Amino acid sequence: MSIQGTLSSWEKLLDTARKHTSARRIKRPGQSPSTAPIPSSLHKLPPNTAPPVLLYRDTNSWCPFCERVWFALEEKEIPFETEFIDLSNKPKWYTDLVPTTLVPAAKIEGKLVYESKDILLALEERFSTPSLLPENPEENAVARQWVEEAETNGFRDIAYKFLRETPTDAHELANLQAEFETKLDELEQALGKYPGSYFLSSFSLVDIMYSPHLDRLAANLPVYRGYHIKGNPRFSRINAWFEALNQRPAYHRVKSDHITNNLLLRRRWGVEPIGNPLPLDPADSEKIQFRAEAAERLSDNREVAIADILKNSGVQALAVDGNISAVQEAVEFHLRLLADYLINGNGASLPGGRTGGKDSLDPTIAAVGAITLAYVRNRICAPRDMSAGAATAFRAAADKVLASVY
Ligand SMILES: N[C@@H](CCC(=O)N[C@@H](CS)C(=O)NCC(=O)O)C(=O)O
Repeated sequence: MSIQGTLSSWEKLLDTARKHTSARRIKRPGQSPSTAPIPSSLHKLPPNTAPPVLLYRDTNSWCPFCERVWFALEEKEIPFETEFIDLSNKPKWYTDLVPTTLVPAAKIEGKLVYESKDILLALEERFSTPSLLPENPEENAVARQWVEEAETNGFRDIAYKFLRETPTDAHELANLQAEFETKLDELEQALGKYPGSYFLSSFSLVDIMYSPHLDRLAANLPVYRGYHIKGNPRFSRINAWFEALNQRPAYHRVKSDHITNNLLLRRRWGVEPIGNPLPLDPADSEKIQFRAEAAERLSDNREVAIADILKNSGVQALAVDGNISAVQEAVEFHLRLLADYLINGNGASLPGGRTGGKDSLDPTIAAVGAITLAYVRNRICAPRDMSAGAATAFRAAADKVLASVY
């Protein structure tokens, strides 16, 4: 098999992508995850100064409790460092350090705090501005109570029971749904207590407590239960609350995209899909900064991506006479095609003849391309690898390029 045709070089693609996005991550050679986000306030630290907060979180950035703490750190613009903990193989120093052995944990100026709620409250205590608790004493008391109750009011247990449990019959499923809806009704009512779209009269820790869970539920219930929170008129305040969150830059840094959530649920808990994923948001897919961020990530981290595809996608089975380097070349070519499409292909048709013209399309190269694109489409994980908006643009572009392979 051979590849003809010309495409921009990786260097050119990376250079162009970087002109259209300010998003950058640090590389972590040989480690997992292979890149990490740079906290938006790190630059505020004087040179050679250790950040005041060290956050211990999960390697895949799936943990909703870690997301809460990250969200608050970004909202409060606190410079911090991250230490990733592999939950499938927790290091002994970590289980010795943290009594619950769970993530998140944090060191705030050297002092260990664990349990997401307690970390959030400790951050408020130490870094009082901008405050994520209301000034008004009465509202402040309500906020603290709601933060406590978010952990103990049964919302999370009931929600995940509805999402993940295998009911014996339709009647049991209907009961789980009804129980869940009662809990959502309570949130809907709570959202009506103060003016504005948030739980209190301004954005607060209460919003942070609920957002990672409500996001995961809104993404997964349509797929695994055929149940919709988004667009459901019964929960108009919850929908307005999602809209309000969407206006916050910190939320965009920390949130996941719905496909990451869908894939995680199936892989981690083996839940069987019964409905369709929410459609990829066309607004995000077309935004130049998200397309550029996705192309930047792919171009900058291509070596890791290629090695991962060769090792784990099954593509090596297509090597003719053991010629892995030809497979590698075809993988690399299709990734470059994807990066090029992200940068140059918005609205335009895909470059024809990329393998030497339709008539001479080499089916083995096309097969390698199809596997490559399908694999990376589902392999990327937001916000571990890129922001949720960039992941959406990435998946939409992979679909588009895939559709042109044969
Ligand atoms: N109540 C804890 C829950 C934390 C939690 O459940 N973390 C999970 C990850 S999402 C964990 O560390 N799991 C590892 C384990 O169970 O060993 C909090 O709010 O921080």
